[in-house]
Amino acid sequence: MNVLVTGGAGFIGSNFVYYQLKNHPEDKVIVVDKLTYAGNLSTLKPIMDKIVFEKVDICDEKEIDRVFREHKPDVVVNFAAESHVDRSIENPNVFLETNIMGTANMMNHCRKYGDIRYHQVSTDEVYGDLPLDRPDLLFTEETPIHTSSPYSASKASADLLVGAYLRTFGLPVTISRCSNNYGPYHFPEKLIPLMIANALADKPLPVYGKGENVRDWLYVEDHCSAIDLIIRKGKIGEVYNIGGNNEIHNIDIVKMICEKLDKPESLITYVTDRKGHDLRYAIDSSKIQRELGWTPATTFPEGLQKTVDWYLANKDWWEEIISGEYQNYYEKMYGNR
Ligand code: NAD
Ligand code: TDX
Repeated sequence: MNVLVTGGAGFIGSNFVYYQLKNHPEDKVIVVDKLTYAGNLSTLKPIMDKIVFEKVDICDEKEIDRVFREHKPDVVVNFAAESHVDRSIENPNVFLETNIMGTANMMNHCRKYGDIRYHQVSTDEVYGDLPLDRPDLLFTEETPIHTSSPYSASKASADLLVGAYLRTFGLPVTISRCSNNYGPYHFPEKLIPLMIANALADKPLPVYGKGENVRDWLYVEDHCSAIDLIIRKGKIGEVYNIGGNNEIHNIDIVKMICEKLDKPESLITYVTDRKGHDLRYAIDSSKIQRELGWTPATTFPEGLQKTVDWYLANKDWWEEIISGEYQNYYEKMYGNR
């Protein structure tokens, strides 16, 4: 099978590429990535001779057409996106372009080349948020779309388009909506790697608001195994929620990181809250467990330890990233916060 992975030089996409090579060595993997600030070719360096890499924007009609013609994918897995909520609050437009128009462009080519199977990697953020004081409430696949940030609105728009291509054109599509991932190759602008990098440098640990917001964390490899099952055994037209059953307050994660790195909690600094900050995400993933037999393999304590160990062992990877343009981003976002 020829598996075309967009966004394969980013965090989850690259983990998915490694997962494919390990678990389906007979398949051919084609990676399409624009290499934005979030894409890193160094992540794929050890396996460049085992994959096809195309530096292409998913919005580029001509180039995507060429990629389909040359590499004849049997399935397309669309990870490519602008993915950081804070950046979407600063500059929404690129989110609309990549996350919506890019999705349409990929599906148009799936149609053109013979109704190729298409999987959309979506997010639990399309459901909006849940109250902190109702632990009984979880997002199911039937929860209405109700978004908060330009990021989540762009992802929800893409999901609606995917549904439209199913209904109108009969394109064989699936959608997965996953909770917060963590693990190797996570870009240091996101909570867990940012806190690890800052703590190691004895820099302040910027917690938004009171740190009471809750996220459900899933080790990235478990997200990859779920998507792998969906593209091979999932039912066309279905949406699958993917979650870790690991609801944790942000502040507790930051304290765990301090403890693991033997750094004082006095580094924790409460800063101005994110605009429109979602309070709590919690996923009911019983459908994928029941229908496809998926279960997460990694508990949060194991996964966090593995992640911290990975960042300690791979300083070259992230120190290179935070040494460049990232410094300007950091100063802009956190300088006066
Ligand atoms: P990321 O920001 O780490 O990586 C995104 C990748 O897409 C980068 O390699 C980037 O270069 C590439 N890209 C961006 N714009 C592109 C374009 N126009 N054309 C081609 N490539 C482009 O993101 P991530 O955290 O790995 O997220 C991957 C997907 O999973 C996204 O669709 C995101 O919405 C979704 N998701 C993420 C999480 C999470 O916790 N990180 C959770 C649920 C869903
Ligand atoms: O410096 C910080 N301080 C802080 O308190 C950062 C970067 C984040 N936070 C908070 C905001 C959130 O409540 O931590 C929580 C997690 O933040 P992010 O890592 O930015 O993730 P989140 O906004 O929850 O979105 C992530 O999960 C869903 C991904 O970035 C999305 O792509 C995915 O769809």
